[in-house]
Order: sequence, then C-alpha cells, then structure tokens
Amino acid sequence: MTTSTDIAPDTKVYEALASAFRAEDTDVLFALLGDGNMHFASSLTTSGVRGVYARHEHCACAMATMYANATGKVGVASVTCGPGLTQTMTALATAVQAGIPLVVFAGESPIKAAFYNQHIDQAPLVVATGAHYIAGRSLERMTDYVRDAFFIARTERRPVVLGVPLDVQQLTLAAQAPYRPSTDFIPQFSKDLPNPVDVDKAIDAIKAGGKVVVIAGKGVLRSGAETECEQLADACGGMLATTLPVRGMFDHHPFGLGISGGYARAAGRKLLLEADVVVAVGTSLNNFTADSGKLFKNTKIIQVDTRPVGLKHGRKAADIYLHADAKEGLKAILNRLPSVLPAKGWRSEAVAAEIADQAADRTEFVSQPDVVDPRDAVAAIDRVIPKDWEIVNSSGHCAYFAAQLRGRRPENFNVIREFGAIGNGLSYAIGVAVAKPDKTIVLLDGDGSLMMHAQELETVRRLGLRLLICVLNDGAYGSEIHKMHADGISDEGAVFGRGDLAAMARGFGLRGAKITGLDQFPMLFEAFRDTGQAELWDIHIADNVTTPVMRAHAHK
Ligand SMILES: Cc1ncc(C[n+]2csc(CCOP(=O)(O)OP(=O)(O)O)c2C)c(N)n1
Ligand SMILES: [Mg+2]
Repeated sequence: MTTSTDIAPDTKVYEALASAFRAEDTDVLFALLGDGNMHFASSLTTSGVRGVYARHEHCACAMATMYANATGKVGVASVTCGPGLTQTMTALATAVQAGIPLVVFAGESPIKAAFYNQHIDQAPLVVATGAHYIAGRSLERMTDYVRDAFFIARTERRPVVLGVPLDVQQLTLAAQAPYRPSTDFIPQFSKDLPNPVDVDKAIDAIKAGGKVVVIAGKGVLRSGAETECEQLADACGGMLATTLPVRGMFDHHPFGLGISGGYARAAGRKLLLEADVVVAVGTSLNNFTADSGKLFKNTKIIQVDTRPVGLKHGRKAADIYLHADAKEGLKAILNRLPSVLPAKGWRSEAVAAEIADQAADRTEFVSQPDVVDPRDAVAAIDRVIPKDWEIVNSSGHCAYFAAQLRGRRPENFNVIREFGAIGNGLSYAIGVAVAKPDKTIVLLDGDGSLMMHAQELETVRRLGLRLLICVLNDGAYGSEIHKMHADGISDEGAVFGRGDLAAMARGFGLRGAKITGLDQFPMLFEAFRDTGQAELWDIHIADNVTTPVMRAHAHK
C-alpha cells in the first residue's frame, strides 16, 4: 500500500522534518533538548508524538533502543549537536552490535557560523560506531533524508543519525512533493523456502548422528516455529536449547536444557557437550551461543536461517546451511524425516531428572554474614514475581544469575548485551515500560551498572513507572574483582562498598528497601504489588559466589 503525507508550502525545515518522522510511524521520541533539536522535538511532540525526556543523551538512545527491541518498531531519539551527540557513542555502538533499528535526529552546528563553540565533525564519530550518518544540507532533499534514514534503519537493522545544521532547520521550504515513507519502498518477500537438496543433506546428517540438539534463536520466535523445533527434537529423541535472547522458550519441556553458551546451566552444559548434531534454527550461532568455541567442537552443525553468513565471529558457523525461514525449513525437514530413525537419541528418565534440577550451579562457597547468595536471591525473586511480568536483564557478573529465572516466556525477557556495556539497566527498563504501559517491569541490575546512570531514577519517578529495581549489590565491580583476583593483581579501583542504595532511591522519590535475608522477599513483594509505585530493592549479595563463566576465566 502506498501512503503519502502532504507537507504544506512555506513550512519551516524543522516542521517538515517532524512531519516526515510522524509519517514514518514515530509514536515516541526519547530526547534531551538543546539548541540543535528543540524546535524539531517541540514540533514533533505538539503534534501528538509522546516525548520521553531522559537526563543523559546516552540514556535517551538506550531507552529508544530497548523500545525498538520490545515493540519491533524503529526507535527514535533526539539529541543536540556537539556535546549532545558525543554522549551517545556507547548507545550507538550497542545498537549496532545488537542489530537494532534506530533513528537519531542530532542537529548540527550552524552552517553559516564562522565560529561555534559546540562544533565538531559529527560524521566520523558516528561512523566509527558502525552507525550510518546522514548530513542533511540540501533543502530539496530535506524530507528525503528522513525517508533514507528510516529505510536504512529498517532494512539494515542499525542506527542512523541525521544531522541538520540548526540554522538550516529555521529556513522555509518551497512546495514539496508529498512525503512517501520508507515502508513504501521496502520490497515485501514471501517466506524463504529451503532448497530440497539442502534439506536432504540435513536429513542425512540427522540420520547419521546419534545425539541431536535443536537450538532456537530469535528467528524461531519471529517465524512462530517453536512447535516445529519441539517436533524435530521429539522425533530424534533429542534435546532443546535456546540462545540468551529467547531463553525460557522450552522451559516447559522435559528435555529443554535452557540456554546454550556461557550462561548454560550445569546440567545443560554437560549434555550440550555430548551433542553429535546441532540443528541451529533462526540463530546466527555466534560466539556467545557457542561459548567462544568451547561448545560444539566436534559437532555436525546444521543451520536453518534466513541470513546464514558462514563465518560468524571468526568461526565457521555450520557444516550444512538451509537458507530458509525457520518454520518453513523445519517443516521441510519434518516432512521428509523417516518415521523411524536408526539412532534413538539419548532421552531417559535419568536425563530428564538431571534437567529438572532447579539449580543452575551447585558449586559451594564459604558463607558470609548478612548477605544472601545471589543464586538464592534470584530464586527468591523467581518465586514471588508473577511469570508474566516483564523482566529486564543487565550486564556484569550478576547478569548470569538473573538469566537463570525459569518458566518465563522470551517475549517477557528483555535483554540487549551484545556490546557488553554496563550502565543500561535503568534505560532499558524505561524503554520497556514505555513500550508496554500496562505491564509491571522488574529490572535485575548490578550496583556498578546502576550507579553509572543513577540519574535516570528521576525519570522513573517523573514518568510514574511501575518498576521494581532489584540490585544485586556486591559492593563492587564483580566482573572485575573476580578476574583481578584470578590474575593475581590488586582489586583496587573495583571495590566500593555497598552504600545505601535504598536511601538513594528514596532521595529520588522512589520507595527503597535493603534486603539481607531471603525471608524478606515475600512481604516486600506484597507491599510493592499493593502500592504500584517504583521501588528499589538493595539486595546485599555475597561477593565470593562466582559464576561458571567467571571460573572458566580463572582457568585460562
Ligand atoms: C561502559 C562499561 N564500562 C566498563 C565496563 C567493564 N565492566 C564490565 S562488568 C563491570 C562491573 C559491573 O559491576 P556491577 O554492575 O556491580 O555488576 P557485577 O559485575 O558486580 O555483578 C565493569 C566495570 C563495561 N563492560 N562497560
Ligand atoms: Mg557489583
């Protein structure tokens, strides 16, 4: 369907730009204002787009990033030129690594000024992050720049920054052709069907191998192929696993192993290491899922994906490629899979019992006073928080513990951690809350990560969000101290003490509680549910409980 929007003659450039953004289906603008973007932002929000104002430009972009991830739309943010833009570098690189479509309107210093204190050459900075930069200088092409920005964001799934000099924004446009949004130009394809020759190769490999694991990624969710994944695993007597972003997809299945990769549960990891054949569906099978090559060393890998790339993160992704939509690829395999396979797989009651063990890692550590084991803290959170609430997971050492929540659908688990930056938890939680206004959000974050952008607690209060912030507080940069200890160097610079984060939250107008024992969770949960106001739980966790990923580092 072709849609077009009229832009009246004698419109100011900033108004025409805002009008084009609206025509691109922008419904929320995440912004921090300055000379370079205030007219644009004001024009956009007075015409009905919701403005969400952050306290740091990085956070505005990070909110838009998670908003895009949670809605499937293009995230839209705006920052001023110069210092506004330089603040966004980490957010842009993060969105690039995670393949998130984002359009950032940045403004640029005035083109006619002989001197402007905030001038900086913006394009090289943006391009260095892997994002695309559009310098909007021609009046004739002004709204085309918006279309191009959204087109690139949508088709290449990456951030695009549009910079328009602030004096140019004040010029008046002559009559314009009606605006046609980027979606009018994006070709619509039918689903990719697999080539039968490749299907035969996949079937031969499945027939020859004994122990099969079907690993599902985001493509399975997009194409609705969960049932087919289970059917294939059932037919082979095999196991099911997922990538981190769709964790929880097979938690109901007796042979669902959980996450494949560094975040695997102990029982899952043991079985993943035994696999003869992996059918990786709707996933690029990247470095995280293969645990940096520690998994699947001698495993035959069949990849079913719409964009198989072959070499992923420096490693051969698979041996056999089915270039296909996840559901179509699996249906083709299932249709031609012999009903009786020569090998029966490796399902048994004993294996099912091992998988059902609720503990991801049973390693013992010396107990410490007045703190809780982070594994027990996450289990306690899992018991009290309803399964359909939105979970937001952050980065840092504690992210492993938070990923071990069970029985929660991947649609309710919000995680972006490809770039590994800390400091995004609050912004991501706000992005989800804006995307899903009827839901209650639970953020699990580290103390170091929270402190990096604690100013956004003010945004949480101002927006009146239903947000529970669970801080796994070890009083340190846990990721760093454990590695520093393992490497035999001083941990100076990575230990801060636990502080009083509950009081800090109260200072921002939120509710706050300190947790030092597991018995506190049920009562605190009831109070949170009943008040519905944003609250921070400062959970004092033991600082000596390490994750399997961290212990693997120690053995390097
Ligand atoms: C922006 C950024 N700066 C520094 C780092 C290095 N780093 C990785 S994890 C981490 C510590 C995070 O501390 P916290 O949020 O308390 O989580 P913990 O590791 O203690 O569980 C740091 C500093 C990073 N990943 N990203
Ligand atoms: Mg910490």
